[in-house]
Parts: sequence; structure tokens; C-alpha cells
Amino acid sequence: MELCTSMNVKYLLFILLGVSCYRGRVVDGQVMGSFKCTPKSPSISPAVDTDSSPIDTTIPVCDDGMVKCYNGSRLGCAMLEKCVCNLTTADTIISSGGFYVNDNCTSRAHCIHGNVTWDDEYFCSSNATCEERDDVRRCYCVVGYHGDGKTCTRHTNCQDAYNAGRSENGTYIIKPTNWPGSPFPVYCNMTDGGGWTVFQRRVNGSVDFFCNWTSYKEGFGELDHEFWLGNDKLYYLTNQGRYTLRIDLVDRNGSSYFAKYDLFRINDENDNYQLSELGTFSGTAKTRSKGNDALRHHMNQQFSTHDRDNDGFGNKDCARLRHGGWWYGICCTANLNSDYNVDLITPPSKKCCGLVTSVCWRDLPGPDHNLKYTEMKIRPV
Ligand SMILES: [Ca+2]
Repeated sequence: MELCTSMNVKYLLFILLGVSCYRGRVVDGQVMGSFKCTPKSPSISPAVDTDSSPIDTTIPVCDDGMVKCYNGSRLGCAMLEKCVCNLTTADTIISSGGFYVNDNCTSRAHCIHGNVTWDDEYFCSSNATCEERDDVRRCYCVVGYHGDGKTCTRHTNCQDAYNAGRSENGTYIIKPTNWPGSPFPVYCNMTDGGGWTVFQRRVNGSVDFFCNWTSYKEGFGELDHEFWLGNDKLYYLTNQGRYTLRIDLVDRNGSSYFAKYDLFRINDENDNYQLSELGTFSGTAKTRSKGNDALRHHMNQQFSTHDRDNDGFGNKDCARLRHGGWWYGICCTANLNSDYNVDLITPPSKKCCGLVTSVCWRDLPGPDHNLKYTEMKIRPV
């Protein structure tokens, strides 16, 4: 069984061994597809600039609502908004509303209503490369960054990666807003609309979650397996905007349930990572029409570990009793960080957080006292 190994050590290895593979394996798919430099429908007239060919004076007067401008490389009559630009100096046609970037990405021209305008300056960010993708040449942000290529910003969560065209589940590097440390890897779940930053997972009990304060603060386990991302990271993630929480659960019979909360936030270490916001519940992980969902009891509770008792149970030490770090009250009605491997063949009580210490979520339709799979993840509202 793996102990509470600091994720920072794993991250160093990741940096040393993994990043080059990571970059090579995945392509930043961000493409401004609507700006392809391909000719559009017939067009014609004035719309001339110093880079365009002289207007052909043999074109007859255009009908009302039409102007003389370029139709591909030829002149004709067209609606103003359909006029393309004939950039003769580059032997290129720019579609209406499109742009052209030169070979080394040092200048960019735009075509608006048949007129060419040049950017005052154009160059690639130090975190971008100049290349052609899907027939569009421009600056593209490298993996881990998003933006227009001139300005590239680190992904601040998995939603940024998803918006940048990344739709594969897996490990991505992010740097939340105001995060004081180096960028760090997270696991992104790109299902259910994509963009979920995963901060907890249980799969088979190979990682012991009976860890101390520092381990929960910094994170432990393996991102593509069982892990806790870390309370500091979770604090910065959930405080850079408004976040929704999704929890997926599978019981020992193989039945799946989920819980969604339209808001989720924790406070920082000075407040012992208090679960300070938990919005409205939706999902299948609640059987009773009345009464609270299983996580509601933990709202406004501080985080406790076996070496830090911040629970709401004065004379009890919930983190020790329940074998894991959590937002304990008196003590719990859900505990996804508890003992995965507890013997439940003859449980003294089948009630989650009753006499049994196990990975549990109270009042699931099926067995709620010993779940075999859990995943907790967040996404911007
Ligand atoms: Ca206590």
C-alpha cells in the first residue's frame, strides 16, 4: 500500500521525465477556424489599399446595394460585407473578416469590407510558436497555455484547457490565479461537458488516505489513480472564480450515482480549509425527497486530520475515528477519504458514518457504507 507520498516529489519526476513526452504527445488544438484565408462568395469594387491591385475600370456600375470589389482574384460587384482582399504583395486572397500572417509571424493583415489594414505590431508570445494549422498560419500558444498566440496565459484550470481545444482525459499543467508556487499537474476529466479539475479519487484502496495535515495540504497519491490533490491547490482553484462540484460514486454492486452542487469553495489554511460554500444539490446520490444530502452536514466545517482536530465533536477525534482527513462535524454523513479496505463482511452497522469506518455516502439507494469508486471534481460555473 502506498503511504502519504508528497505529490511534489512526483511532480519533480514529472518535470524531469514527462514534460517533453507530454508536449510531443498532445497538440494544442486551439484554432480560429472561422478565419481561414479562403476566398468567399463573389465580390467586387473599391476596397483598394496599397497592397491591392488597381481596380479594373472596365467593371460596369453595380446594382443598388452592391459595390465593386474583389471576388477571389477578380473584380466584380458584391455586397460590401462579402468583399475579399487581394493582397498582391503576398499573392494571397484574404476572406472578408479574415487575416493573413506572413511566413515568420512578424506581421498580420486584416481584411474588412475589402480593405486591408495591418497591425501596428505582430509577434508571437514567448509561449507560442509560429506555424500553420488547418491552412491557417499564425502564432499558436504552446501546450499548457491559451490565448491568441500574441498573448498566452497559463491554464488556470481544466476548463481553460478544454476551451483551448483539449478534449482528452488526462494530466495537464495549470497555474491557478494568484497561486504562489510553480505550475503543477492536475487530472482533467473532459466528460460531462468537459473541463473538470479532479481533486480526489478512490479506485482500489492502494493508497492509504489516513494522512497527516501536511500531506492533505500538499496532496498525495497519483493523479491517474488514487489521490488527494491538496488543500492549498483546492483553495486557490475554488477562489479564482465561482465553481461547481461534481461527485461520482459507484457502490459495491456496481451501481453509479452522482451529486452536483452549483457552488463549492473552501477557505485557506488560516481557516483550516473550511468548506465555506456548498450550493444547491442535484443528482442521484440522494434518496429522500426531504432532508439533506449527505455532504450538507459538512458545510461550514473545517478540515481535520489525525494530527489536527478541527471537527465539531468536542470530545471525539473524528479524523482518527473515521480514518482520513475530511470536513468533519459530528462526525460525518459522508466520508470519501475514509478506510477503503475495512472489513465489512459483518458490519456492526450498515449506516454510513455509523459504527463502520469506510468510504461512504449516507442514504444511497444501494449499499452506502463501502463505496468502491469515488471521484470529486470542480469546474467554473
Ligand atoms: Ca474533536
